[in-house]
Amino acid sequence: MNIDEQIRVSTDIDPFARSFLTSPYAKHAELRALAPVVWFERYGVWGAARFAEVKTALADWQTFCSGRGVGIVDTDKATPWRPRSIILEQDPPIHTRTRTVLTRVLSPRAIQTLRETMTQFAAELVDKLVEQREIDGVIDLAEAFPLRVFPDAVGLTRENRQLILEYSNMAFNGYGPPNDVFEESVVNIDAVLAWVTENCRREALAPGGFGAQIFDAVDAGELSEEEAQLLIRSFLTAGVDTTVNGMGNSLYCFARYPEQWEKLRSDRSGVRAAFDEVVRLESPVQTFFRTVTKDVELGGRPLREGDKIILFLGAANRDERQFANPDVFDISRRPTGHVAFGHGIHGCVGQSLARLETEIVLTALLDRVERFEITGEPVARPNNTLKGLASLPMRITPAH
Ligand code: QZP
Repeated sequence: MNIDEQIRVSTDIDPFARSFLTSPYAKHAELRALAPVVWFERYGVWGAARFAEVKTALADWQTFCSGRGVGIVDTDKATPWRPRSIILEQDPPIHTRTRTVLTRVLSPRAIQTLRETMTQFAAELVDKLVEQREIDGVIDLAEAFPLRVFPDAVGLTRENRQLILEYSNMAFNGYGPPNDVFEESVVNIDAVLAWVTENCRREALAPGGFGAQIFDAVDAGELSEEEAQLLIRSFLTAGVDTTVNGMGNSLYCFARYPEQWEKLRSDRSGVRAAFDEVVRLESPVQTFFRTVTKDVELGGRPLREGDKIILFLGAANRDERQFANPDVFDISRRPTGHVAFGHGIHGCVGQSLARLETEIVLTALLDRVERFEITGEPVARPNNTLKGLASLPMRITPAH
């Protein structure tokens, strides 16, 4: 037995089992308790579920690289299901070039130009839902809002936009193993890919939007036409479903903790911190992988060049070593340093927009809703990467 095996802590837990994906938190606690870094026998990969090791790995892109894919497959050794993203799944210097373009297009200042239109749509939508009283928080609000405002901002057609959610569901499943959760999500793949390919083209995008601005970067010599199309694909993959889950999880938290809604209604200045607390407690992006580029120690465990490691963002965000009473939803805590948007050079480039969208929707609700009640069993949507609901039946009590 070599030294690695002597101190290797293994588990047969399957982090991609349907039950884990829909109810991960007890398993997260087990994983955090086992060791700083655990060997997942079933997949032959390492995993980190504690805050410290997750953050260390995210911060060190030279050692924990993204250029060999952020899914379970080492894309140097096998062809991935979907051609690698040219921002998410690249390392510097290639990553730097595409990141620079997206940082500019999605800058806080650029995002602010959308505020008025989004505020108006939020008011219309929430007015309608308050009148309706009985709603599905996920379908009627958490999906409806981002599915309108983000593709509008990109300049995409309004036809068949729900296919964006089908596409991202496949893509996020694709970072995990080819299990039945993945297989069930790709049944309509031909129609979905046809829509995506068609709508990533320059000619498909309305002038002035984020999409057109990406193609402006082609004209300025910053990107090739193919690279621009792949960045539009990144918008489609990362720009809607993540926000849908963040918004759905917000409603789910406030419906379960009505006193927190009351607290926020009495002090609106807490909206931003409240959203941070939602994504800490119910992180829309639960996991992704890195590939180890050289022999290194993490949490005292020796890792080898070529090893894959799964980073449990959602577990790190509930680590009792970092957050007091981590399983409690408390909008007054300062959830500083959560890793729900990642950390380091790949930290979420769209987070200003995700935050603005959610703050606008929550503010529209704060103006109009006294409380939410859950009126039926919430339905989980299993996904190999994302955590969120497919359905959240609720009743709205209007504010007067
Ligand atoms: C997904 C892409 C949380 C991340 C995994 C979200 C994400 C970011 C980028 C892309 C996809 O570039 O395709």
